[in-house]
Amino acid sequence: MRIVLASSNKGKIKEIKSFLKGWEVLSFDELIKPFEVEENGKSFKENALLKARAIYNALPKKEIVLSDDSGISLPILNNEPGIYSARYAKIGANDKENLAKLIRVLKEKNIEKTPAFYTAAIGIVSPFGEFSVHGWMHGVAIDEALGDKGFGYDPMFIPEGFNLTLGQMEEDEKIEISHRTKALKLAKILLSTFKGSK
Ligand code: ITT
Repeated sequence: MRIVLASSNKGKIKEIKSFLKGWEVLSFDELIKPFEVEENGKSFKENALLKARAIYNALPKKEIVLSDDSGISLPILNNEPGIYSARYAKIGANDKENLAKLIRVLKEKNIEKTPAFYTAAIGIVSPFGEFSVHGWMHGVAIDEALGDKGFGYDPMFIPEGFNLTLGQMEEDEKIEISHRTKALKLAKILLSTFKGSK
């Protein structure tokens, strides 16, 4: 039983593959020509299911498709960038531009440090039905980028109970505590129920 990832984000793919060690996991662009899915949902869950459904329908045969829609939210900014995390600086922005924009917004408001959280919604579209699960990681966002590990907003995010940013922490330390891992732990329980089914 293999799992097809409906993602083009290398950072996510790396983390999901390392978490689902022991499962056959491949990304959709190893099977079909990559294409963009319009993420016009109003929540992480809606966008995750939109992505998984689009890839499920595009694959030559019906198989288990897993997507991730995620982002960082700062309560002081009314939970922005939230579902717009990937296009915070502009449509088509890269990780560096989005990170720089959030740092700039904090600096403009003279905020050195403020509570923040990551959300991950995992969508699963499969011959067994459609499902979604969530995970969260709380911490603080700071007005500078420290370290070059992880991806996205990791260099400006210090998880609760730590003194370093995710950009300064090893990948396996992040995987132990991340929003994505928390959601994937639930997804794994669900995926196990598919085993042995036809
Ligand atoms: P796919 O839709 O192809 O999976 P994407 O990058 O467009 O890739 P999203 O729409 O879910 O994915 O946007 C998520 C953004 O949120 C991503 O670009 C990162 O900037 C940020 N993000 C999500 N999880 C993160 C993490 O674990 N660490 C750092 N940044 C993260």
